[in-house]
Order: sequence, then C-alpha cells, then structure tokens
Amino acid sequence: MKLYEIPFSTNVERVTLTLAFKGLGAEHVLCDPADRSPIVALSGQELVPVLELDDGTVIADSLVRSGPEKKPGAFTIKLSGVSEIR
Ligand SMILES: N[C@@H](CCC(=O)N[C@@H](CS)C(=O)NCC(=O)O)C(=O)O
Repeated sequence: MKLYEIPFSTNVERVTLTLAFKGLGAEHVLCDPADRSPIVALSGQELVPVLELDDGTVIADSLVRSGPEKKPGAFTIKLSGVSEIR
C-alpha cells in the first residue's frame, strides 16, 4: 500500500504509527505541499494523509478506530470508516 504525505503532518503520523503498530508496511509517497494535483487526482480532495491500498481502494482521512476481536490481542482498525485493515 502507499501512504501519500507531506512533511510535518500530524495526521499522517497518526496513520504511520497505526500501520507500524499493526506491523503493516507502506510505501511513503512524499508530496509537494504547494502542488496537491497528484493527491487531488488520486482522492478527489487535497488533504493528506491519503492511503492507497493494494487493491486500489483510496482512503482520504486519518481517523483511526479500533474494535476488539475474539482473538486476544487482535483488533481491527478502521480508517475513515471506509475500509478496514486487519
Ligand atoms: N480530517 C483529515 C484532515 C487532514 C488534514 O487536515 N491534513 C493536513 C495536514 S496534517 C493538510 O493536508 N493540510 C493542508 C495543508 O497543509 O496545506 C484527517 O484527519 O486526515
């Protein structure tokens, strides 16, 4: 998956930390804050973070929610309520 980001974004850090906590790797795509055209082309809006999953799903928000699962210590994170990454 790819994480589109700009420097010094705390919203990007929230996603970065969550992915690391879950042991999920991501290719970090550093974008120019003065040129949001790649971000807009991908997600239809200009804010980061934008996460592009391997299946092509695009998630444009950093809101991370978690919920318990039956397996001890496991949980599901939901980014934007749009998609889930286990
Ligand atoms: N609700 C969004 C907010 C995203 C947001 O505000 N991102 C900031 C960076 S932390 C941004 O792209 N701001 C525009 C700018 O810096 O020009 C989220 O939680 O991801």
